[in-house]
Amino acid sequence: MGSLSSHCPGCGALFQQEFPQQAGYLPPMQRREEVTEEEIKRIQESKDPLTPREVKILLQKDKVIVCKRCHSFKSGLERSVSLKSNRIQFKEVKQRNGGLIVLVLDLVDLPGSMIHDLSDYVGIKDMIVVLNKADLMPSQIDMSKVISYVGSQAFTQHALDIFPMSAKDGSGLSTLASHLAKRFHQNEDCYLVGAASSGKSTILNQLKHLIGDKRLATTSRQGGTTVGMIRISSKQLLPAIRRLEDEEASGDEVKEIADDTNPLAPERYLYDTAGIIQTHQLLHLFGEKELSYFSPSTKMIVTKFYRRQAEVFYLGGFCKVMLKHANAPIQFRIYSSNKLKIHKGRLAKVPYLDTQIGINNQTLYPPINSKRKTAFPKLKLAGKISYSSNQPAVFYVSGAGWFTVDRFCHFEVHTPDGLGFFPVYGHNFLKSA
Ligand SMILES: Nc1nc2c(ncn2[C@@H]2O[C@H](COP(=O)(O)OP(=O)(O)O)[C@@H](O)[C@H]2O)c(=O)[nH]1
Ligand SMILES: [Mg+2]
Repeated sequence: MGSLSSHCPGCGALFQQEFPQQAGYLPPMQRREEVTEEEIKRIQESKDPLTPREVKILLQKDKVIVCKRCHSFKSGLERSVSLKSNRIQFKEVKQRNGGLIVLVLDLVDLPGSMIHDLSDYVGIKDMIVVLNKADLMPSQIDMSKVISYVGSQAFTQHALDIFPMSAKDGSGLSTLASHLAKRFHQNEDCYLVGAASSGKSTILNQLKHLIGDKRLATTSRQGGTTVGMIRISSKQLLPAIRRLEDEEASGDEVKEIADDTNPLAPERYLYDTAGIIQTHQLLHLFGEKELSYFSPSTKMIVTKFYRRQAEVFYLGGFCKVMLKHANAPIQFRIYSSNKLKIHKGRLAKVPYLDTQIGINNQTLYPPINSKRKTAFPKLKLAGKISYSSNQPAVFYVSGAGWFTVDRFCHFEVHTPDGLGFFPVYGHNFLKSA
């Protein structure tokens, strides 16, 4: 992959000085001399008085410089998202033999973050699947049922392991770490791969914390944050993974771990990659502030209510569910962020309610205001569902969560441009009573 020293540690883009609006731009003031570790060591150990240049190098040594766009993401200013096709970045990965794909799926947007044509991007490789954002899952969810659903998909049929993780609280990190260590020992590289916003860079940052690297990758609810490949070396990761394993070995059951870190072993890398753009994911339609109105950031909650025939409800201002036929009141259970506003009405009121989408009184958010609304894709039919209670079903609304119904009914779902609605039949993912 060549040297990455001239790449932004936040997003992996090549540093550049021509295009202020593009990834990698470094204003002239921020530019600094590339200095090797050996040179820094020489300056630190030098007994001679320091030159002005050497003083500058020492002062800048620990300051992490990121590009203008990453700086804006960090300060919440960045809005624009590039949906440029990124298949090209995987060309080299695909051509290489061996290596481990760490496919990161987002539990909140599970069907939306699945990459059914993964092998077109990365070729046929060993793979493990990380079900990330486990910390957000409501307590009613039985994770073993989610794992078996993911394992039943064609693109995961050869997965060596499927396990939950939270890049936020670190749970599952040791399972991931031991898979990585095993691969590094086999002299192979590992690649974090997944849809935009599934949490790849946040996972990378957990590992960076382990090795004490402050040059964190930029993360954001919006897609398209990571642009190029960002990597961590096996030479740094393996000792850190060993420490983690040592810490996890319980006090009363003493576990002997042989020191198999071979200083002469070739250096291998874990790469963070740019998200694979799935255009059906709703997150690409929203800005950071809009996402904050429905993208869960704390444990999801369940909201239960009944709707009768000819009634309707809206999830925020972007998903409309119309109950066309029901013999009795239907219980809807919505699994979502506690911030998602739910509006109920009657079918006859739909033309009026539709005009309320995107208004500024915090009822039918997002899109966030009437001006945005004019540029926003219109709500279109995304699914006509005829539900019969003889098999369970979960209805996902990409990035917002999912809902269930409890008995026979017909309903219609409308989303922006008809995108991001995924019925999953044969599952309810709930713990058995
Ligand atoms: N609650 C929670 N949020 C997460 C987790 N992992 C990532 N996120 C958030 O999800 C968003 C996307 O993460 P990022 O790492 O940028 O995704 P990437 O596009 O796959 O690199 C950010 O707002 C993260 O803070 C997790 O395990 N739990
Ligand atoms: Mg990223």
